Amino acid sequence: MQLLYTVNSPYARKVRIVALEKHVDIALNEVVLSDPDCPVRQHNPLGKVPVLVLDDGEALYDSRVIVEYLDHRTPLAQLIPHDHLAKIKVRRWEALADGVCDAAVAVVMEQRKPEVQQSQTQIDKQMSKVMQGLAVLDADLLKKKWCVNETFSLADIALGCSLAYFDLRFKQLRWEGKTWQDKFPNLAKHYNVLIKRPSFKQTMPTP
Ligand SMILES: N[C@@H](CCC(=O)N[C@@H](CS)C(=O)NCC(=O)O)C(=O)O
Repeated sequence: MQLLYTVNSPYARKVRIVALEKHVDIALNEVVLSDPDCPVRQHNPLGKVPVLVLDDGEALYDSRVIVEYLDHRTPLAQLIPHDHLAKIKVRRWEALADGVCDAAVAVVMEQRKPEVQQSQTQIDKQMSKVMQGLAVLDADLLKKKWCVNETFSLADIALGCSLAYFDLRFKQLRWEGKTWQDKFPNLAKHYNVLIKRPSFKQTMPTP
């Protein structure tokens, strides 16, 4: 199995962390999406990472499909609960954490355009999704040890990847002098726990 990924993609990182937590061996193939010979398009018509290419050549995408596939490879360290309601809760956490990333990525893409082509309206719209998403995640976490059912799960992994991406791209942002950690103390506390896990340490994004 081979994972096509980029180092700073939060979705690809979610997959890499799941593989490490589950002790599933995957060969890592770092790609450059702007490279004309990038193999991603050959395997994923959407041209996005992550893509997991199986030994028989079949390709799996997107990250939500890949993590489910990996979680079923071995019963070790189950990350998506079998219980239906618990599974739905975990997947909702993942959907919101990934949605925050989608909006954060959209802000970054807009800011990378030449200044005259940037739309402040678009940046504000996407940033407000990020902030509202983080506020709901912070409130949902409350004083819980883990996101769902007092057990480490895919919900915690997705949340950690989303926070790391936000921290990577928007570390300098302040709201009336407050950092994101001041604004979302439950998330900040949980993030500090998550980043101590070897799977998070090994996959830290690079500035
Ligand atoms: N929903 C997808 C999102 C994947 C995604 O947006 N990946 C970005 C990298 S962070 C990408 O490949 N972008 C290239 C493009 O949109 O052309 C997933 O969970 O895998």
